[in-house]
Amino acid sequence: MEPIKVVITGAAGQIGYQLIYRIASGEVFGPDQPLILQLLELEAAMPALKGVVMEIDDCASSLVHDIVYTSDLKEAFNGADYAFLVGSVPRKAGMERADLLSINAGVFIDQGRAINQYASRDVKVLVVGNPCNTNCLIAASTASDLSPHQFFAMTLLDEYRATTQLARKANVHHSKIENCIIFGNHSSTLFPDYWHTLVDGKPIVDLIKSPKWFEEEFISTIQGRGAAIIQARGASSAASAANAAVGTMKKIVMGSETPFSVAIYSQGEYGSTPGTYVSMPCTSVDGKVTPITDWKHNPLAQDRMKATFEELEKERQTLRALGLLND
Ligand code: NAX
Repeated sequence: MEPIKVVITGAAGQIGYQLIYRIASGEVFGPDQPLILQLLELEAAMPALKGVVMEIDDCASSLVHDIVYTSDLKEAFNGADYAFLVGSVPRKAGMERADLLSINAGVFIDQGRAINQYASRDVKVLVVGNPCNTNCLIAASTASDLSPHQFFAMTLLDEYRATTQLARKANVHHSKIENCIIFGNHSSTLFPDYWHTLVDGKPIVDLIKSPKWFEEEFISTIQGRGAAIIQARGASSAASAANAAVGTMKKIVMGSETPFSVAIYSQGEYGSTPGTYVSMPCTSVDGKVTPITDWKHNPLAQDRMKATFEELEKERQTLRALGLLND
């Protein structure tokens, strides 16, 4: 089997450190699929990345055929079959959201351009670095020779967070929970759609008869989970984020007949704004990710969805106003 080229940006960061070894173990692309790892970092982080590469070497992984590590975009994205865009500039104290969007726009414009020029024409790109939905929009809109449907932003971590909270409340193992899908943005407006969630095939709202708990506790717990982890750990989610990145790419590549959460290029599904990257229920067959478009929502859920869809559109407008969007 020919090796595939897998890019990981921000490879010396905390998510990269978890993600690379799981990819190298065959968990994402299969136990027989040889890999060439192409790791991108800022120049300043190259010494740390060198240490990461030494550790990959020391795993003596049978699947890893070569490792490229670089701060050069052309070298990193050259012939890439898959890319995990993890590295981005974090929000710092005093920074407005517009500042965050515009700083990261620069990063994702450059990466989108490099993907457009140097990656395989069939490349699939998963954006993890925040604000991930809008970073995904920027990269995809810059990579104008590729289809926007080759780009995805990660919301599976939010789904896993929600699934576990619902399982705990229902007093069942999380494997009994299905259809706990995230709608909208990976941000504090996200909507975890408990109305369609099933426990052992039955609606969870018929089992937990507490609208107040769902609306006042559950939703805000999921919306604020990232911040709660930062407060507890003193650093943002890393192992669980890498786990969700592994899970998302695996579902995209290997398929998933059961619905999962991922942000895709919207064509207006569920009232979202076409052309934004919106999380919704998707399935994946033969490498093609397809949204499920026929779930019905009551006015309470529709209000939540509207709020998160509007935030995504507002982020797009901010980029347009700054002249940073190629659309
Ligand atoms: P770290 O700060 O540990 O690592 C980021 C790495 O990216 C650093 O080593 C930095 O040098 C590198 N980097 C920055 N700009 C770069 C560029 N232009 N090219 C290449 N490398 C670059 O952050 P980490 O904890 O790994 O998180 C990475 C990103 O994931 C952050 O934006 C974070 O907010 C985001 N997350 C997204 C999640 C999601 O569910 N979508 C959840 C977890 C996480 O918060």
